[in-house]
Amino acid sequence: MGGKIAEPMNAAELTAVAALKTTDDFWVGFNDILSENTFVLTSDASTDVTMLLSDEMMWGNNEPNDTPGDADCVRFKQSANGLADYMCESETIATCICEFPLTVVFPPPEERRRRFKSLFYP
Ligand SMILES: [Ca+2]
Ligand SMILES: [Ca+2]
Repeated sequence: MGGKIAEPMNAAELTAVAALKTTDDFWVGFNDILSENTFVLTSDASTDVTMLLSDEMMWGNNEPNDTPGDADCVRFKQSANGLADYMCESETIATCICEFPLTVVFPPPEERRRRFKSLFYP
């Protein structure tokens, strides 16, 4: 189905995603595994989102701080109402939200004509 871990690209998207999961913390698709303090997309390590995350003020207070431990993955932290870096291998915080491409399927033209006609000329 082409889904991937959610990569909210601005504060509005982050708020919308967080509204889906109001009690638990959850992972999002950013990490600085390859280079400390350079955050990239999990789906595309060549896309640097470091500035975007800072400009949009999506981080929680005092984040990212590479703590606790070697914190190279990113989760939404409910208590901070923002993003926080955390150890990728942590198993205590395991939920994540996935996103899927939105595909709108229109019926073929003859079917649209038929439906239109039946609406106005029953
Ligand atoms: Ca880090
Ligand atoms: Ca942290």
